[in-house]
Amino acid sequence: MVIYKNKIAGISGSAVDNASKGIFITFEGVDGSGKTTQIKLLNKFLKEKGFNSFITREPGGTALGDSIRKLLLNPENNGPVARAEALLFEAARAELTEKVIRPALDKGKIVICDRYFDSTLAYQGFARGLGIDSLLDLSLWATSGLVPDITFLLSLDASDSEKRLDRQSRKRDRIEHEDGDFKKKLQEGYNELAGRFKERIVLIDANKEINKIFCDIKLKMLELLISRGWLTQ
Ligand code: T5A
Repeated sequence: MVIYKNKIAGISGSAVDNASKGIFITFEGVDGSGKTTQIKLLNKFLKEKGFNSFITREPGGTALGDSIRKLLLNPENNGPVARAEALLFEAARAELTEKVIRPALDKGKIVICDRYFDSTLAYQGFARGLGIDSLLDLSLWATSGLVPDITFLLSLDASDSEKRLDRQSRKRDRIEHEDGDFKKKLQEGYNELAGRFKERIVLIDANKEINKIFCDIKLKMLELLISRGWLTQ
């Protein structure tokens, strides 16, 4: 597993197996940090440029993944123990990676995924206290080593996340009901990941206006497309 970690730290934004023709983009952040909003803007922008991109999400994106999502996020359900929770997220991820993400990348598509294994590292590894290293190993096993090319981490304080969740008309899911301590730990966990995987994770200030945030994301995305030879300067 040390090999995996060295590779992740060292290869600067490429999949560990690095065999695919496509580009794998993930979005991360605390609940309500604006991932969905930015993902839609990015997908529209990429399509307007003529790229074959699509959006998927975790947990979800497959029949099994959607069932696991319902099981894990339903506020009526009693929460599973932390290890069971982590394994269920990994099961949904294994299914999504093998059935949807890898085949699309192999066809040269751009896959934009709303959350991926950094969520497990921050939520279950850091905030639930299971440990980042063991869950990184498990995530790499579940995905056969598929690491995003780039991860946009939308950084938002726990108190601002709470305010946004309160303003939403929909009911909170089970994990969004967690207390303030859990949410503070989450942002700390994400900060640790941003420090550890500097080559892959782009930290974005999610407190700015929606369009300003998108400008930051677009700039990084253009850099990546140019560096891959998908666009010329
Ligand atoms: N989970 C997931 C784990 O614990 N482990 C795992 O391994 C995985 C994969 C998934 C839950 O499961 C957990 C994490 C989550 O708790 P989810 O559907 O991803 O659930 O949940 P959320 O992240 O909570 O998704 P949301 O849709 O609620 O949040 P988004 O997508 O981050 O934010 P968005 O774009 O919907 O915006 C939220 C609100 O803020 C406004 C929007 O209009 C909206 O009302 N907004 C802004 N307001 C002001 N300024 C801005 N810049 C704004 N941008 C958006």
